[in-house]
Amino acid sequence: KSTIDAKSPQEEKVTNVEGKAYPTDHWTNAPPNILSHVQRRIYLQENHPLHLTRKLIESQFPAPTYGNYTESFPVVSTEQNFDSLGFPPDHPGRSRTDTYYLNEKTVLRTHTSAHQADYFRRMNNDANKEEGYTVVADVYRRDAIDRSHYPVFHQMEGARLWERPEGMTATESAARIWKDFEKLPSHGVEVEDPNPVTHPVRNPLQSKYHSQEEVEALVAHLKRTLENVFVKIFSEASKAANTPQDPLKLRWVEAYFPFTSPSLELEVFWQGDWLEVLGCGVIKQDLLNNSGVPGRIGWAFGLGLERIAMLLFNIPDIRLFWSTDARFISQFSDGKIVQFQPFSKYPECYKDVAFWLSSASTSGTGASAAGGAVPFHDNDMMEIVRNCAKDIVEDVKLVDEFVHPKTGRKSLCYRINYRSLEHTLTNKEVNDVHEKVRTSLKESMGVELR
Ligand code: FA5
Ligand code: MG
Repeated sequence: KSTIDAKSPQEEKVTNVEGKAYPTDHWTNAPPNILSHVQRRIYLQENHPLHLTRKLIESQFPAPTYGNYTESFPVVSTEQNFDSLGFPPDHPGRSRTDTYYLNEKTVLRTHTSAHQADYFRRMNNDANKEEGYTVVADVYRRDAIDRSHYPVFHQMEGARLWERPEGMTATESAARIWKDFEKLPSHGVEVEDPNPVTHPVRNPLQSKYHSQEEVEALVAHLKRTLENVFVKIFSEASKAANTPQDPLKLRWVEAYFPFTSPSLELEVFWQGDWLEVLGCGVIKQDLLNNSGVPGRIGWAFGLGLERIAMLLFNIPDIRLFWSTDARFISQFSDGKIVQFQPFSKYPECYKDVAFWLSSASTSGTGASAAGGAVPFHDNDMMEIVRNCAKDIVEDVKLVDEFVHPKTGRKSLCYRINYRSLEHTLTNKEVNDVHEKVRTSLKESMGVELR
């Protein structure tokens, strides 16, 4: 019962996704312009930069150890996306401000981890000799709008398991993993890695199931494997660039995920800044135990494919991946890693919209899932802009926030930066779209425009 789509999708009784019908309810918030991306499958499109990036990373996870998969249908149950992974009931990721729901029990997956339990179950099969897998898929999130965030993006998930038969000691188990670690190529790249492998509170050893030495071995194998992915990516990117590139720098930082402990994120130094490229960790043993493989331990990771493709091909705006403009697509038609040549940057045009929040709503981040007073959430603003403006917005920023000293009412001002990647916007075009945003804010959020 969010205010945002009071009159959009759920007036329909069902939402159709490629011939499958999902009955709508008060959770439904997946709009047509988001659903229209399902059929694009750009990661399967020959010579698309995402496809090339996927293939390059998959080459680092070869058979027979790993199988490389894709999952082309993005609708999953809340059980798959959240419950199977141990997301607590009040986790913000479950909120309607963050996730696209088809109905209460069905979502557009927000991450490829939604398939972990299914893939582990599949590995519990003697005919399947694979010890690990990668899986690439489109994922969907209500999120910020800027040059590195888009509501539809792609992840590659990967995992590697080791059998630990009953009777095997922790020392033997760790030694087997170290032996596989020794087989991984070493590299001379600078890696910042200041933290111990486990932290007693934030990233505890799963001491009921694992020994410290096993986890040390698992994390070493995980880190080396993923560092090598970036060593490969950077060597390909440098070959493609005609100018000398800064040397690759990597950094491991502590993280939290409900389904791994310890958890880590990897950042890459790129264009003067640290860019988060993936999350990973030691798989929670309960998840493996519940997925038919209680005799195995292992690690998993999930990386953002666009983030990596952007640095590989030097692509400056995440919207470009969806472009069907020949000036974009034709640059990659040889299937080679090349540096993207911008085909002229069209002028930007920014417009501000300022409004008073209705007295019932407060601006905040901790939005509740359903029911109760609905706070005004940043992501609701983003969704309205996406609905009205489609892909002609480069970014949206909150530029002013103000509480009236007498009435206590709150006013927000957002700056919308309009820029098309494919043509020069006319004044009329921008004005019409901006007017639509204003009207939609008033009608669906009940704000008072200033
Ligand atoms: C996850 O989604 C976890 N499922 C990753 C994981 C898998 C952890 C397995 C442990 C084990 P996160 O929300 O941080 O984590 O997203 C993973 C990566 O996706 C990020 O590092 C980033 O590269 C990319 N990403 C996240 N949000 C966006 C977005 N809106 N647009 C583009 N890329 C994004
Ligand atoms: Mg993250």
